[in-house]
Amino acid sequence: MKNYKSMDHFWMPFTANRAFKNAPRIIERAEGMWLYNDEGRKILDATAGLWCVNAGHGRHQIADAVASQLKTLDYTSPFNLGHDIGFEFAERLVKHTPDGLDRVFFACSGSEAVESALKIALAYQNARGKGNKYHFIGREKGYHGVNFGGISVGGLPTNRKGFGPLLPAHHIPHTLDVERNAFSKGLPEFGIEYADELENLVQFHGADSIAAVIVEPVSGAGGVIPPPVGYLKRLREICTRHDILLIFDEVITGWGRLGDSFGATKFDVKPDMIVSAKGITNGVIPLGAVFVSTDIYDTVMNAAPEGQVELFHGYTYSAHPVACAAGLAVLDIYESEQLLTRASGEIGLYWEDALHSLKGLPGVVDVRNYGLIGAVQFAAADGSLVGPTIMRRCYELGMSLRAIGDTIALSPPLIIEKEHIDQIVEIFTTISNEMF
Ligand code: PXG
Repeated sequence: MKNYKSMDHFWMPFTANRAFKNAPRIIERAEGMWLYNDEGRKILDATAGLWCVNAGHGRHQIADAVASQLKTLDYTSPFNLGHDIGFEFAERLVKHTPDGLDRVFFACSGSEAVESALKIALAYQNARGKGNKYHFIGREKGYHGVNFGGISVGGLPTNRKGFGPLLPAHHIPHTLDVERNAFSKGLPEFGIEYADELENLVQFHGADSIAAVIVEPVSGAGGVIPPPVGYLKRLREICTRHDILLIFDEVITGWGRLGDSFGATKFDVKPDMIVSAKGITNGVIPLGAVFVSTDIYDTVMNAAPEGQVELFHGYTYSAHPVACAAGLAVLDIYESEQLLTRASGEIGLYWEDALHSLKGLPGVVDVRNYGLIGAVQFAAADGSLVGPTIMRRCYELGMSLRAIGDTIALSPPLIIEKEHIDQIVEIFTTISNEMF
């Protein structure tokens, strides 16, 4: 490790700062599936960074596109001025979205894209004279970033507690049901009825008060929870019946993670908006986006007097030219290497079988998977929290991943090969035999 005078100045996000600074884990470079730390050790990146480096690390094609963009047009205002690359990127992106979700609002992160989607939902309801529809419905264990709207609809108590009254939001139950669904391969069989809780909430609060429902098609940061068979379709039906918008937060599930461009396309359920970030630029330049239906766009446009700003919302860095350049190069890679559907093929099956081979190991109480996403849930006999220890031990054994409580989350780059999957299984097997 370099000899820092002090690590005090960088307040690290979502990190136990004091513990980290006593025992830092420093990464110096990354390539393909691998991170290289300051001791020169090679570490398998089993979570594609934070669920974002879908095409793998160190792609020169992206670096070249970014460098060239910086030399051509480094920045210009996105308010009242335009640049070709913003329009080009939006046009290319919507080739991958469900039909009709073809308008793009750009933000700089998943959190900002969530806020944008929530505000667009409110603007839409106002534009059609339904300004009383301003409540949101999220889901327990949902993660929608860390800004105020996102934590209001989010369902992770630690992220909400202590941050004040928040926005008016209600929550449907999460669908994690280990008792009935443990070791389900792909979508769990039981739990479609959890969607009916949406009907109950709507009846209770009144459809005329609710703007939108927001869910992740597969809950990610809440513990990797694939939806029960039929569940998302039922949510869609209930929203349509009650004239409520449905927003899919696909910050994690977009861009090939589930074996198609989006969860919406994979599960054939069309929301009114899709929130995207992370893999949209392979994680290398910050960018978020909201894909919006033509109807929502037209309604908001038509409600404003001709020549006036229609939506009082936007960021200095919306459609940043350098981020768009990175994104276009990423789309080239996704398309030419057919990465967006790779998880639906042989490698996805190998992933599923490999993860489920962990069933029966000491301490393993559930395995969940879909596409190239996975979770191994552990439980200690005495009920103590083991996730963080497993995460640290994995790092010592050469693998980086995320612990969410006692669930270990996996979301490798989509370029993963069988030998990497074998290594993941081997490390889990070692740890399970060591610790339980
Ligand atoms: N929505 C979803 C579904 C996410 O997973 C965000 C929004 C916010 O994105 P930004 O770019 O603002 O971070 C996310 C982000 C974890 C973890 O627990 C997950 C995320 C971020 C950090 C950690 O593994 N997801």
